[in-house]
Amino acid sequence: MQDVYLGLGGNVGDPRRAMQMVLSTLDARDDTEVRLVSSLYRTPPWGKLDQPDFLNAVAWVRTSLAPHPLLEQCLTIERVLKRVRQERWGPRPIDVDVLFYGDRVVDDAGLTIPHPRMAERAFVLAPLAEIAPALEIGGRSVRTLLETLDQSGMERITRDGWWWREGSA
Ligand code: PH2
Ligand code: MG
Ligand code: MG
Repeated sequence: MQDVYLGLGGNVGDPRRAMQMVLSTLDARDDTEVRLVSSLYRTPPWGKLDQPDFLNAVAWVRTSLAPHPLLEQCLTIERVLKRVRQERWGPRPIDVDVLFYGDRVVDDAGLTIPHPRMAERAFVLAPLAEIAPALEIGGRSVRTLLETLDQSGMERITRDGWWWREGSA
């Protein structure tokens, strides 16, 4: 089993529900367990500014799926949730990114781990700092890196990380 961190985001339709579905679907698998999820954050769009605010969160999961099959599972769930891949950094109902896969480094066409741009993104590091502040990216902790970023306009909208279980009982 490997410890994996996933970044979740979306800004079309009901991204909170889409993220709940991703996490419940992964957790229901025999080979994958959701261990800890961050609060949910409302975040200003990054990269392409003329689009709605996003909801973002980060999840720690344990899985025996290898990196590519794990990504394939996430993309399959994205497709079930009717995501059509359009413009880069544009609006989407759900996006699942593999941020870390143990301490594995993967660099090929479809998949780069650790996720190459997360150290610049407060919408990734703020939720990640909540559940794994000491995790290191390029020798610096998530907690330290977050201090270098602009967090203006970001709002934590749940009290804790249990939002993904609500309404599923
Ligand atoms: N994802 C993007 C591009 N911009 N901005 C925010 N706030 N949150 C995201 O998840 C996000 C983004 C591409 O994956
Ligand atoms: Mg993304
Ligand atoms: Mg993605």
